[in-house]
Amino acid sequence: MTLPSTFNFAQHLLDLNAGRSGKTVYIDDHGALTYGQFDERVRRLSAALQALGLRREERVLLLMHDVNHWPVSFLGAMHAGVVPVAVNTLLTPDDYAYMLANSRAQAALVSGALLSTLQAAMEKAPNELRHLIVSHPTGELPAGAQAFDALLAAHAPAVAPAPTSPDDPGFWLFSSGSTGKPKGTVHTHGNPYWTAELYGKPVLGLTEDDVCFSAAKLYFAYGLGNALTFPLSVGASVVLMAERPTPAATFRRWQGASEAQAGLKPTVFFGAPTGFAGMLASPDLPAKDAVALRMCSSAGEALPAEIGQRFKAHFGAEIIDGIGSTEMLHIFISNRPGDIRYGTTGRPVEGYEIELRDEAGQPVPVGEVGDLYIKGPSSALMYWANREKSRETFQGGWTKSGDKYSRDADGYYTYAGRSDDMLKVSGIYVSPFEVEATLMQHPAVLESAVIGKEDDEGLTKTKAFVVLKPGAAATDAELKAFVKERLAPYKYPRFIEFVDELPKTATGKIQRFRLREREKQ
Ligand code: 3SK
Repeated sequence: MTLPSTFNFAQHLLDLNAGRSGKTVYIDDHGALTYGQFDERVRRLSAALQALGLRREERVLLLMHDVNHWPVSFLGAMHAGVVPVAVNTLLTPDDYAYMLANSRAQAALVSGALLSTLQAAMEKAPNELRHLIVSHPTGELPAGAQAFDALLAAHAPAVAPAPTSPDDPGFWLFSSGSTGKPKGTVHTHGNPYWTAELYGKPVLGLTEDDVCFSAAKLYFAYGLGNALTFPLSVGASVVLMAERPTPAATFRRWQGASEAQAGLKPTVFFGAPTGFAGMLASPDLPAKDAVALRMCSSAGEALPAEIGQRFKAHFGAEIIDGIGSTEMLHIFISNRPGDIRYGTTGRPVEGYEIELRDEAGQPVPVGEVGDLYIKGPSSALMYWANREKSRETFQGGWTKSGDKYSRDADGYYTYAGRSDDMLKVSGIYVSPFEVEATLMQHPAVLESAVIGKEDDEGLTKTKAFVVLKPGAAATDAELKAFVKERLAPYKYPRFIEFVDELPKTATGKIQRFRLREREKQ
């Protein structure tokens, strides 16, 4: 399969859905949008950006909550050949100041509720912003800013898209490492097409009858596929949620209870392990018959087997666990509906090659842990203006993920932790994830994080930080014995500390490095 030499991803999605003009594409807390209205708005925004003087390949910052304006902005910019830089809405003015400078964004599409944060960022460092376009303003607009809806109303829809090529820069996402500044990850117009063709359609089997709902926000690579690329590639509908994905907020949408949903219930939910664990522990977990879920997807970190099994037992719906990355844009190893090995991440997605390499760069034998490398057509072009990190990550056709994995004789891959989180105890690798997953099988444990801690002799031992379920109790000795019974004895945590919560990234990934820092103090 190859793409034509002229390919604009936004126009590609509009063309695919040209026959669905009366069908709902997006529902947010403000209302619903049909495919026909969506098509028109994308093209109006494309025309508006061009009229504002934005030129092909210039960047626009997209700092917006998950509302219908987000996909209109993203695709409207791409339609014009302008490059949206989609950013996390939970960051600080310092972060946005860096992103503005790094991307040299010429305009910003921003939620009214986030405008003051962006303005604070603009005061912190020189930037090149010439236009502020405000979605759902919360008050009077500052001089020079324009309301999103008014801007659209003032421009007739663009007739034709920018004649981009599949390899032209399409959009950026920021990839956050455990250290250093976030890296502007440059994706092409062709990359999202490949994630839909290789994963969204064949692995998840999404169809136009599906209603997709993602707890992961659109500015994450995972959320972008879940709530834009995949559903629009098959003509499905999407429920968007601006608020935090708490169990209560999620359950409301599952039950079609937000006003704009008018009873429309999601059939496919995209979440992360921490979210699934929290929901299963909630006293408000809806009954199976109250929801219409046929399948769930999980990514972000490996899904403990126990969570998948409990979810299936309650809802009858499988959780399809997979791993992707911002750099590869979406999932490249995954379980399959009807072919799940809980506790593993599944098998490579067809169209991607996977290698596990040792420290010398040689393939590791079956059963041994190695560094994960991926080759496939959705790999980012580079990290913007960061040759050193680009070279470390994008090696020829291969992308280094920074994760450790093992593969069994049947070809199933099992997560063994981040490269920088792995522990060597008595000279043997211990995966913090394996110990955490085992602790989470204990009925009193909600979640845990395991790090290395030096003992009195300066030798690395494992330490577990444990969050108990509300009202549950467990002792240090009981949990140690529980792990010893289930894993090789050297793996049990020598130290256990009970805590109220674990430090996490905005995506819900546990920040073990923060716990390590705390231990050193
Ligand atoms: O965290 C993941 O596994 C993931 C999945 C899809 C896209 C992006 C990411 C980081």
